[in-house]
Amino acid sequence: MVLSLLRYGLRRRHVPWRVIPPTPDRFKPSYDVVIVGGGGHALAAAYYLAHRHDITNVAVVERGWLAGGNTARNTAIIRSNYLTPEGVQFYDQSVRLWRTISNDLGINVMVSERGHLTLAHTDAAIRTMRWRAEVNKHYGVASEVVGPAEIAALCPELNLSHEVRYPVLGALYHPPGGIARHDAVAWGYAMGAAARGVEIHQMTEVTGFDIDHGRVTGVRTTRGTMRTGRVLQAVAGNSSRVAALAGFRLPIRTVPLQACVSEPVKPFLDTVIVSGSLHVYISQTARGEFVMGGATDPYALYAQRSTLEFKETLFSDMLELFPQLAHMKMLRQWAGLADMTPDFSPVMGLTPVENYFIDSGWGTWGFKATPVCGLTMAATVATGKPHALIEGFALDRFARFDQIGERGAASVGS
Ligand code: PYC
Repeated sequence: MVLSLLRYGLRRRHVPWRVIPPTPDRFKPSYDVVIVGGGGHALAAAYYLAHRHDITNVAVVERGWLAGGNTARNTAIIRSNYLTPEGVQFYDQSVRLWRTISNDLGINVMVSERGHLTLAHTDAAIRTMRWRAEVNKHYGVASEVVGPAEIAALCPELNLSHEVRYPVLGALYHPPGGIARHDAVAWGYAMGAAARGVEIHQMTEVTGFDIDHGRVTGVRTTRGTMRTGRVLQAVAGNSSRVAALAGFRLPIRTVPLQACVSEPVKPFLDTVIVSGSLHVYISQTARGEFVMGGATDPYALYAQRSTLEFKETLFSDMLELFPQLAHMKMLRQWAGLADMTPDFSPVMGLTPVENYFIDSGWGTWGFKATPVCGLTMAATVATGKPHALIEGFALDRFARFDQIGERGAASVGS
């Protein structure tokens, strides 16, 4: 990547920016796979279907524009320091894919593996972090509990004073944690999929499904019906609504998750800082902006509006950690829609409708999983069997009382 960037920079003539192909005027007579949703997960699945499984007669249908939903409405954090064996192994595979993604897709996704600190302000939090660190280490994921002296060395700007409501007692340090550029990953997957023949239909809303004897045969849209043998639903924030069109229910409650970004200031923060107790996560981009988020809104809602209450709460908490940011100005604020599951783990794999596959339940943890979701869902759709890494995330785990409790590893209070 470094060499190709250098070569590009030194060129006298620059190749024009490759854009995503325009939406085709008509549908083909039929598709092998229709992917509902045009965000990062959907586009990654389209890419891996074409790239790894040679399935290229694929259409992606998106009711708005590409990557305009939760892919554009997150805080771009990557990590794999989860609590359960299923979660750790799954997100670890994602971290591995993030490492090579820029080279694989030929676009600079600006992955910055800079270290991630989850702060503990209580003895109970320290205990959960020890637990997480042990599970992480067991599966080969770098993670350890550190004390205030190590935290000060890793992040000298962090306020470690005891003259605050919640003094920092320790932290879970996770060196592979970092950030990436959220829109570039979606463009990269979209371009890679389109180059292999995948059709991308924007401004095309799904209105229903044709189901014959329990098996999906078509996708009805505002531009007509698409015939298909297989459907993958990957519509973060709208999972229950789309599943209802296919005739089944999901154990999901949808709540807004707000975040914001500051004006650019001189770079000083080169780790990701998270405090579950204070409901703050914060990182600084290469441009110098602070990207920050807090807890989910405390009510179910499908609106993506911003509130004053969020800003007031987030800033009062954030200023305990970084009082020196008191005069920084905010540039933008936004909300995504978090599909929360009872156990804080995703719902992936088969559904009650034959050949209808699902990638959902991405709550507040979806962005970092983009590459591994694409990879595992593509394999699941291609073979008809859940990929080994997602077997535990099956929808029927709730009926089997076999949940995968990841609440203790969520960065976000809810
Ligand atoms: O799970 O790392 C996370 C996260 C960060 C912001 C929201 N969720």
